[in-house]
Amino acid sequence: MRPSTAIARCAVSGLVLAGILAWHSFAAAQAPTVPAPAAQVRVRIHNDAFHPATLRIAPGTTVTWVNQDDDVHTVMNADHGHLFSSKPLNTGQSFSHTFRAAGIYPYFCSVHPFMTGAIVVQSGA
Ligand SMILES: [Cu+2]
Repeated sequence: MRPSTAIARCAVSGLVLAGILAWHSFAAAQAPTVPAPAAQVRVRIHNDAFHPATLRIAPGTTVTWVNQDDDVHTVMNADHGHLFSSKPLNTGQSFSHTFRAAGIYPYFCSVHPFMTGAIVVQSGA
């Protein structure tokens, strides 16, 4: 390799590096200083079933179950030491829980144990 070629290559990679550094500082300057509000997702309770039965969310998302049946229903976590558990929900009543840790959270209705659902909490969901 001739010395002039080596110098040229060095100059090109230097330019690329400068470009990457400039882009990073630009991206950092554009990043919002206030975190976006946490997402909220709704699960309908209808016809003795949870809709959707399986819900994928990102950590920090609040899930609100809304009873749209004439029957009384509950929302009870099946494990994790019953991490969340609603009181009996009459028609139109709702229950919310914010999921912070990744994991799979199966739940059921304690009045009708055949009613089951799961919240899947994973980054990027
Ligand atoms: Cu029920």
